[in-house]
Formats: sequence, structure tokens, C-alpha cells
Amino acid sequence: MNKKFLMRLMSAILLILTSGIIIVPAYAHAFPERSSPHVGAHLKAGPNTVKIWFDAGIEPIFSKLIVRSAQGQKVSVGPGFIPKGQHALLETRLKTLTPGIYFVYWSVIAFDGHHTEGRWYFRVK
Ligand SMILES: [Cu+2]
Repeated sequence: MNKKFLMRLMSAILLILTSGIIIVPAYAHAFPERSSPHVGAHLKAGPNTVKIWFDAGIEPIFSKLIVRSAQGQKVSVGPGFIPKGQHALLETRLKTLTPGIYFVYWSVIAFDGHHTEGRWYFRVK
């Protein structure tokens, strides 16, 4: 093996390694982009649903959206769901809400397998 061949071999290996890094798909974690009601909203009447739109696709089986009153009572129906034809929208139906503060708990697994979760509130006057 001469020196020139060795140099070529090394640069070829380097090229394969670096291009290998480039072709790895760049998936993102899922974070909320917007919601209905808005984070921290003060509402005149209780909403019927809570919706959170994420910036990446989420897995239906592992994604949860639960709403609780300030006293910790669950006021949402079921664990939340992803409407048909959607992949980044998480939704839940609500029972009739009386005036007070409500906490929205969300927990999702993105298509890349990464888990994110959070909590925010809205208020019904
Ligand atoms: Cu991720």
C-alpha cells in the first residue's frame, strides 16, 4: 500500500462517515404550537373541548390530555384522543365547567419516540 492510496482510502472512509450523519432523518420532539383555549385564557363560559396542536406527529396510544379542576377533580372525558385524519392534534371533551381555574395536563410520545409533557391552565369566570 502506497501513501497516496492510503490517503484516498481514508478520505473515502471519512466521506462515508460524514454523509452517514447527514442522511440520518432529523425528527423533532413534539411541543405544543397552539391550543384552544389559549394558555392562561380567561373565559366567560366553559369550553366543550380542549385542543392542542403539536409541531410534530404524535403516537395515539401513548398520548394523553387530561383536564382537572383546581381541587384535582377530573373534568375531561377519557384520556384524550387524536381526531381521525390528524397526526399532531390532541383533543379531549370536557364536562360542564363551573367558574374556577382548570389545569390541562398533556403527555405525548413523538414519532421519534421521545417523550414530552407539560401543564398549563385556563380560567372560567
Ligand atoms: Cu425527539
